[in-house]
Amino acid sequence: MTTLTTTAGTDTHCPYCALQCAMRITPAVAPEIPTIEGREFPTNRGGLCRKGWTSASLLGHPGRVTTPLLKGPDGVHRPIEWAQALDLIADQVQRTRRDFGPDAVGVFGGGGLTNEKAYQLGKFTRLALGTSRIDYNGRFCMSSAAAAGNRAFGLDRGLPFPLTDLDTAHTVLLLGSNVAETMPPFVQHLAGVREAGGLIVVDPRRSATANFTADGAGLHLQPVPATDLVLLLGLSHIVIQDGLVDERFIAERTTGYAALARSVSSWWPERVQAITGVPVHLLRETAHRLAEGRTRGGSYILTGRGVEQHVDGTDTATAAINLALLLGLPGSATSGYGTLTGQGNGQGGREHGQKADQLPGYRKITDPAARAHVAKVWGVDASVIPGPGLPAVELLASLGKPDGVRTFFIHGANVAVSAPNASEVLKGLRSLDFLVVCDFVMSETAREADLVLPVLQWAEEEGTMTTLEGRVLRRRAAVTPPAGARSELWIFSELAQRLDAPSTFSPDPETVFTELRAASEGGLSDYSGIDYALLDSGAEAYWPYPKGSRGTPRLFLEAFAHADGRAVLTAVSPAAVSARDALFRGDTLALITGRLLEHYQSGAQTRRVPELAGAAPHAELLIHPLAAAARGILDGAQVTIANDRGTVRCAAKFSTAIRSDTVFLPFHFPQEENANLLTSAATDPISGMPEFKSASVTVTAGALDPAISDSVPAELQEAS
Ligand SMILES: Nc1nc2c(c(=O)[nH]1)N[C@H]1C(S)=C(S)[C@@H](COP(=O)(O)OP(=O)(O)OC[C@H]3O[C@@H](n4cnc5c(=O)[nH]c(N)nc54)[C@H](O)[C@@H]3O)O[C@H]1N2
Ligand SMILES: Nc1nc2c(c(=O)[nH]1)N[C@H]1C(S)=C(S)[C@@H](COP(=O)(O)OP(=O)(O)OC[C@H]3O[C@@H](n4cnc5c(=O)[nH]c(N)nc54)[C@H](O)[C@@H]3O)O[C@H]1N2
Ligand code: SF4
Ligand SMILES: [Mo]
Repeated sequence: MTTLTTTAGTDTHCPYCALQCAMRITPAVAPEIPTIEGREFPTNRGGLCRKGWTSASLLGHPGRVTTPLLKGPDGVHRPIEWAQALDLIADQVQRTRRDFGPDAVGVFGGGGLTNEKAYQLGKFTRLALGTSRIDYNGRFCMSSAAAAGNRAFGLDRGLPFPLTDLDTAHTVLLLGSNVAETMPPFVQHLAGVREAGGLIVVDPRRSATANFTADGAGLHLQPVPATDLVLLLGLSHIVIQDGLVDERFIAERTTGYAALARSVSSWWPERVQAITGVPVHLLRETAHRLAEGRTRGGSYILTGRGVEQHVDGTDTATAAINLALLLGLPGSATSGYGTLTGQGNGQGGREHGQKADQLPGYRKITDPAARAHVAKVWGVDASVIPGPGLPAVELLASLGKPDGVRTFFIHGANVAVSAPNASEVLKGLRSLDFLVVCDFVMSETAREADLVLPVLQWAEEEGTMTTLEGRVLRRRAAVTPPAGARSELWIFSELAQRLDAPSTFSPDPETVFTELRAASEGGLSDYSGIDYALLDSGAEAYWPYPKGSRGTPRLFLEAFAHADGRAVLTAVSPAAVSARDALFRGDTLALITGRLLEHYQSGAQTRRVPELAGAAPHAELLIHPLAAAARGILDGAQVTIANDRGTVRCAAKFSTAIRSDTVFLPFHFPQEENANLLTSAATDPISGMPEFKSASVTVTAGALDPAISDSVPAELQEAS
């Protein structure tokens, strides 16, 4: 057990989601766990969820990796010295580059990394490794919403207004988001709208959030999975037909209305009802309530992963924005549109260069002016910076392939569990020449690594994070890390030296942040006016925050970010079924996936927290009793869920909260309970987002029959 000793308590923020709830950590003498208290902050108002409360138990966890581990020919990981590990990596990178070219080295980042680490990872990849092949898990998370925001507004900041603006709303339309479980303290900001009866939740499941609308206190629209785009086209149709359009706003602040109006004209409510299963009267009530809210406290439209993680996720988010624009919500001080960013630094992590097509400050890597600006800050010639790489799904598909990536670095993602069509991803990881995973626990992905490097956890290092509102805040070191762990900034700095990188790589977070500010200056996400002293003073720092400004809590009040200052309405239509699973064939059911309150993402962290693992030890398939009865399935009994891509086995849990044609699996569990054995790697053509939220499956009673069992790859059996 690691000794956790420091002085007094420290004010910081939660390690997990983008709400970045404020907390205070008070260290304890091991084996006691540091105490966590909620702290007053606008997003959480002192509250924390169960994951936040228990987050300190991972700091001194006995399962923590505390020394570099090299996998031997026998497949067993054994400790080695840091110097040896770093030399080995540098040799391996040089050999790969020499034999196969620079793009045979690849990098996968994460939306949990601090701004400093995400920035430095992008720079390290381009300059020290010299490869274009970098992308990150935010591709699985925010890419569709980001693409839609960029297209419509010319800029992507999840919430373009402070969260507290929701407190006085009259109507909130929440599409495919289950904040009651994914951001519990957020629910405080919905108290007013719930009281006003104006919460409208769109989810094929009566989720904990949809339950808030019970007893007439709002509306729950329960569509067939993957039909949200049609639903939204139908709502826009009603808004136009019933004369609810904000005509002045459309004329003065948008372009594209005529084509949009034509494109929704054929989506009359009865047709939409036939496809989505949502009754016409609920469609009408939703459209009228949104229109009414504008003058009575405000109307907001918010999207989550349920509508975005589809092959037409960008167009679905665009349809939500179109609806908001028709009603004149964006750019108003009392109404708006937003998307709920997920990971701790999901917002900042998508701004400073760990995306395949991006340079710091949300700059495009293909833009000559952007390249010149960043090259100057880095002290290199712009020609040294590689061009765009591959989006995450393509990057993972290239692992070990001829012309693909052969030496791969992973920082802050557990792709063996969380990437779509996970058995193929595992094959890719196993066919690499060399895999380096930086983590503090032996995740399912780290188990596959040739070399595991132990890194610091949130409460052991300094840095900054950017919340779902675009607010930059300080993360503070509160406890002493285990002796063998190192910061990722130090690792980049050491490797850059060994690789003779043509720039400097400071291991000091504040120095890196100062450089990030310069690199972002003049970009869309301009941080140049923010520094650690400002953040430490408690100032509210919303980007863009150019030097000499006071930051931007509310965007678009005067103009949108396109050159002409207008928002763009883009006509969209649903993806052809050939691009995704045909959900209902014969006796198949639609599988949707998502989250439980107790677990975070791939579960690498929360499955190691005893209280959380105890509360939700295994995956359970949520199934309607009617669907179960037709298949001879009993409540609590084992079931087999299968399709062409894979097979999952877990217990069934009866619930009338789910449509009888649909089942739900959480994606927090590994091996034979991994929902991503069933998901498709088909992606959205614009964003590269995979189809996590709908797949066609069969569900049968009982354990695997031997014929199926034989086809389960050995790697999916319980790891040793
Ligand atoms: N407890 C917990 N909290 C988290 C996380 C976590 O792993 N665990 N992760 C964080 C991250 S990174 C993210 S991105 C956010 C995600 O936060 P959310 O978007 O709230 O989370 P999900 O559970 O993935 O999906 C939300 C809802 O979408 C519904 N859904 C599924 N398919 C469809 C569909 O076709 N249409 C519609 N309308 N709805 C559908 C699901 O039933 C689910 O209730 O949560 C963050 N917070
Ligand atoms: N079926 C299905 N699949 C999904 C989703 C879904 O809804 N359904 N949601 C998708 C979404 S929205 C997301 S965001 C992804 C997330 O999925 P993952 O990318 O797998 O996310 P995590 O489980 O958070 O993995 C982060 C890993 O990095 C480690 N880590 C944490 N902080 C740091 C750090 O600072 N440095 C380093 N080096 N390591 C760190 C953690 O211990 C953990 O092992 O999953 C996606 N996959
Ligand atoms: S809601 Fe998110 S930030 Fe807040 S305590 Fe829970 S996991 Fe942490
Ligand atoms: Mo996410």
